[in-house]
Amino acid sequence: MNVQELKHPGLKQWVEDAVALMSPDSVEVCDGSKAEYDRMIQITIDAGLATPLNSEKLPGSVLFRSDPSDVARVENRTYIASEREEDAGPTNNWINPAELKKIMTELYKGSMKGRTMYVIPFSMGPVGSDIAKIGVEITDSPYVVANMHIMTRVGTKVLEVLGSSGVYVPCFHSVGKPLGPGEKDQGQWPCAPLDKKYISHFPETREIWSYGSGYGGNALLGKKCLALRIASVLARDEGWLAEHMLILKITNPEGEVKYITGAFPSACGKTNLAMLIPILPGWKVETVGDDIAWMKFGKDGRLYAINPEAGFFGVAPGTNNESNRNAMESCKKNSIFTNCGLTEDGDVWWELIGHGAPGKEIIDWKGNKRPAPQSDKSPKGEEIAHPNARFTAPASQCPCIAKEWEDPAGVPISAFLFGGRRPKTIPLVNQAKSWIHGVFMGSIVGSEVTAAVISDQVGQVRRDPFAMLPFCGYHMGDYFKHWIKLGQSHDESKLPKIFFVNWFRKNDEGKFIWPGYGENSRVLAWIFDRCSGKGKAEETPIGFLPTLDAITRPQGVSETDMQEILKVDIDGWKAEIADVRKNHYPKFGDKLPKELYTELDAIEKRFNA
Ligand code: O2Y
Ligand code: MN
Repeated sequence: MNVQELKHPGLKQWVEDAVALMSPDSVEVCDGSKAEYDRMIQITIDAGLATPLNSEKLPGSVLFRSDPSDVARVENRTYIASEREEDAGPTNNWINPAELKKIMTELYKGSMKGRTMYVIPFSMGPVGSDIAKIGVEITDSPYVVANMHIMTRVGTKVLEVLGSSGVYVPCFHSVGKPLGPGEKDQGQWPCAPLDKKYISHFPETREIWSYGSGYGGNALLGKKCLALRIASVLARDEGWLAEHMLILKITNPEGEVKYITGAFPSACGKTNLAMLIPILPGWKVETVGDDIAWMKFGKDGRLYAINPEAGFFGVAPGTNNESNRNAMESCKKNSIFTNCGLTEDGDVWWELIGHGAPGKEIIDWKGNKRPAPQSDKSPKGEEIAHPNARFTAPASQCPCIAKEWEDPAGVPISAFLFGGRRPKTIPLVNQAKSWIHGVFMGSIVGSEVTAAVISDQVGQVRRDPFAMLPFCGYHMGDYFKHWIKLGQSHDESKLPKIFFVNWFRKNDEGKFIWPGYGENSRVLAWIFDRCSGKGKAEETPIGFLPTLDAITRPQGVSETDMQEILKVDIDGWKAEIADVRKNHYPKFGDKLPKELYTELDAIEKRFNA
């Protein structure tokens, strides 16, 4: 389709203005067809950016290598440009929107010369669902078009729902590397230098402008930019929730079904939990979503969740048949790999894939030939795959995808989980006493910084309230208020019950006490039962803890270990409370809701009683 055929006058004008500004050689409106996807892939192969993979091992799949400066989300170049700085809050980068638009307009001038502009109409959520939202991304990257085909619903069907006057979130994206006459990418991943990259959000006008990066969350604008940063603002204004949460369907041996969502900071195994294979006989766990949940109230007063995405953008290193067999199966065909190693037989490889690489040599993520590794481990800094290497795979290919994952009405949620990597203090599982107590627990979520990220904070707990710190499009203090208000304005008995989980407790030797992965189903079963008014528990100052016999013990976990991970660590909690009071809550200034200080005082009092 060409631009003249667009039936929405506002959209047509917006595209024409973008064409005048960015000066592409040609413009295409994406139809979302398989032929279009194949053409995008062929364009990237011809430009030397993609390598087709072994068609017997990974049919329909390709490998990309990005520029070493463009390998992950860039938080220090991500902006929330609200009119007032105080509306972005202390945890977001803020620039005045007019000033930022002036800077970026200069960058966008002629930025698509020598390239094609693709106009991608996309739906976050099943097309036409009441909970779904439409976006239109303009991009000069065929890599982005192909990834958007997998991660969202793209094309003509979206334009039909949009009609001539529908609302959409306009999203600009340019890799920021115009081509001169006759110039080609010739295998060089196009992007701009770090100080020219901008991932910008304009919450009041619901716009996204991204420049200079072609990678992941910086460029696939439906994901973190629309589905979390802009959607969190829409959710606040419209009375719903846009959360960094997985969605699980759990079926017990009696055939009863419950759906739960869970928020975990990065590097806590969220995708693994979303695709967990339970070890408990008779229990079934299926995936509705692995990263984002949009939840609205139904007429019955319950919260219904949809997964706004259509695919997985999963971290490859560490994914193997033991840690996540379902993810391995999901990316066996029709997938895009980015920054993985390439074996001699045209397969992908990454650290902790579960085996060494075949043959004599392997090509690493930078395109260098290296000796094929015998084991699946590499010294830090010498990895074959980049630690943030990714697979993009259609959710429909996941063996444990729930049949209702695309239900436009969403699934009714019984429980929220909050968790993080906490080697000490936080027990294996703990149920909040009330909605407000649960909001308090969400507000203090923290996770130990692991060696997977380059940071001088390794080993320290970094607070990441509701796992939303990098993704909330407004002041986090107001975000806490939004959660509190939802509780006050709805029947609490119909709201999801809130649980805190911690799979990462360590003993004094620094070894994990709890085995995690499929064994986590023991904890999910207790949570399931608690939501049915069953499951044995004891009330403590921090919430309801399972009794020692309420959760069956995995092999290798002694009764003493179990006591350790299910007890209230009084000194640890006193230190936790002191840290929240001194270092965490003051960050949010006057906007920290008084109800959370009341909860903090109450828990402290319970310890001193
Ligand atoms: O590095 C990126 O661009 C992707 S980050 C990401 C991707 C999928 C799911 N979650 C995340 C995240 O950072 O939370
Ligand atoms: Mn995420």
